[in-house]
Amino acid sequence: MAKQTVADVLVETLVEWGVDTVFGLPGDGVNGIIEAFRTRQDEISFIQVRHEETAAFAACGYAKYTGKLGVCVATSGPGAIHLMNGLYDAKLDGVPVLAITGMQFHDLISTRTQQDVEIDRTFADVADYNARCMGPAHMRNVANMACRQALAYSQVAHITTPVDIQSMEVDEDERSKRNVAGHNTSLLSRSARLPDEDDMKAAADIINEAKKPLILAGRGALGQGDRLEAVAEKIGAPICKALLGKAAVPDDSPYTTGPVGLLGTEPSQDALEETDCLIIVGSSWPYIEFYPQPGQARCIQIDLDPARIGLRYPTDVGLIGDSGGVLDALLPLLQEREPKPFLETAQKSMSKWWERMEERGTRQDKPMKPQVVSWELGKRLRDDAIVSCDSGTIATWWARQIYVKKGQMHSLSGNLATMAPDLPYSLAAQVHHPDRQVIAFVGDGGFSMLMADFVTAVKYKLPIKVVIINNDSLGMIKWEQMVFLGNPEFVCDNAHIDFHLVAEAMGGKGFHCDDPAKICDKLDAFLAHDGPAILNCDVDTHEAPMPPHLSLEDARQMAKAMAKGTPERGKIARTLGGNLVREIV
Ligand SMILES: Cc1ncc(C[n+]2csc(CCOP(=O)(O)OP(=O)(O)O)c2C)c(N)n1
Ligand SMILES: [Mg+2]
Repeated sequence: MAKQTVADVLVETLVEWGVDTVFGLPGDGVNGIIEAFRTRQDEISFIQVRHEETAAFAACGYAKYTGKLGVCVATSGPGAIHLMNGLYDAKLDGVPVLAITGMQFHDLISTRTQQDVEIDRTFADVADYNARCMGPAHMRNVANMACRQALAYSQVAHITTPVDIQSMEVDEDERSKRNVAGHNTSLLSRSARLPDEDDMKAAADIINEAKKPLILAGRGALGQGDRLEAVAEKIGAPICKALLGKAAVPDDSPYTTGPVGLLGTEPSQDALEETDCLIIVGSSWPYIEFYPQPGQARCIQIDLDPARIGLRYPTDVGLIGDSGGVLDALLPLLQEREPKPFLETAQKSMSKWWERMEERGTRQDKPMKPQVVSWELGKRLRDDAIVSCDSGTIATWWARQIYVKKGQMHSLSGNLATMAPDLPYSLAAQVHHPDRQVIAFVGDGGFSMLMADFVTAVKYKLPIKVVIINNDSLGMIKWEQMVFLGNPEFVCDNAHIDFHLVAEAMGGKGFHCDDPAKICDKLDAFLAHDGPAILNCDVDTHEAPMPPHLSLEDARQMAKAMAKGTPERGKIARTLGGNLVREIV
């Protein structure tokens, strides 16, 4: 029987750690590893993508949507370098991803040979565990370490192996004397992790004394909706949500005020400005300027990671542990509050907010408004939908108008806020959940970056649905240039792409809509299609994502940008002015 190679040991270790899918693209720097995947294709699927950045984003999305280890594979030099952005996405959002790369022949490294990039040095910052496999007996140890560390700490791990070493046969005799065979194990152990009892009591006292408690739910609160609502009900607290916590409670929950921040709702912003007790559950939402003013509120923060306590807001008590267990333990210590004026005020303004969202979402103007697409899409999504969004104004339409239903999953690149992950996330979601509805909601700029990988959905028969909000613009940046700096927009207009034709060229189904009167029928046909499809929606390029509260400074900068010669300023002014008049009058 053929002896095992180093690459066999690597792939065998992945299987032991429960990895069933990897995303990657072969190359001569990983051919030995690819052979080990070929011989184990019954145990582990290799999804071949068209760009390694897709592989890394897909690994990140896989980890986000499954809780399992996401794995990506790339060749030496350029292939590995292409992984970088997706790996930082995983690092910054704290999800477990393992990158597997190759290097040149071990005796040519650092000799200016072709593709001579020492990838372990390149990845020194992004990978928390980062190993260069030095020989056959080394692989079992490092592969085990990489999987364990990535999963245990939700980190990025990386193993690179010179190409000749990948195919070397493993011979037990090659072990060093101190490397005892069979000394390690593929076992991940978890702890229930509950905070100190005194801390729990101190936290409960602060909450019980508060008049206007507010819960901020992040990604660490996902799956804890019932517990969040139980706490919110007892103490009369609204629940606002960071983008990564969008699915923590459904939007029909009577407690939620929806998203926070620039893309958020007015009721969330009002609650943040008025609260006297902020309860942060599993969030390190980075926009400090939208938190209560330091000193305004006392703060309880629940997080798995002690290093995040007090990161964004001065925390009075940190409760370290799984959010579910901590909320369960906290609930009996909290006093029932009646009446609940802070919550009731938020509920009243929330029903007005939804009226405003419906008004924006049902306008019949042409060019079609982007909010019309997100509103009608949200209404039609199934309870099992997995929705991935992208960076841009697109995230505003998703955050506000796509109404989360119980059972759905939603994500995007939260802390890296990179463009382009939503197609790869969707591929990963559909690979793992073949029967769920999988939606990518993306702008023309973000989609065009990695659009070649729509063909990956066609190749693997993944019936993902891609909704493109096509405003022929890097819209978010155009508004930022004007509103933040008071400068005219520059280099933000995109050449038009008929993405529905791109879908057809790749063997998928293309749908197109530019008419609000037809969007409902188009969406119905698109969502009912049984294969991968793109719905290309041509929308008004001048529709701005309005902040929850428009400040005088925003208006002043906008006027300055217009005066300095923003292209199409007449149309922009009419669109903005029309929106303001409609909503104020
Ligand atoms: C990789 C990357 N490059 C650039 C940016 C800066 N950026 C953020 S949003 C955005 C525009 C996105 O355009 P599009 O996808 O068309 O969405 P829109 O804003 O038009 O809705 C840009 C360039 C980024 N976040 N990530
Ligand atoms: Mg755009």
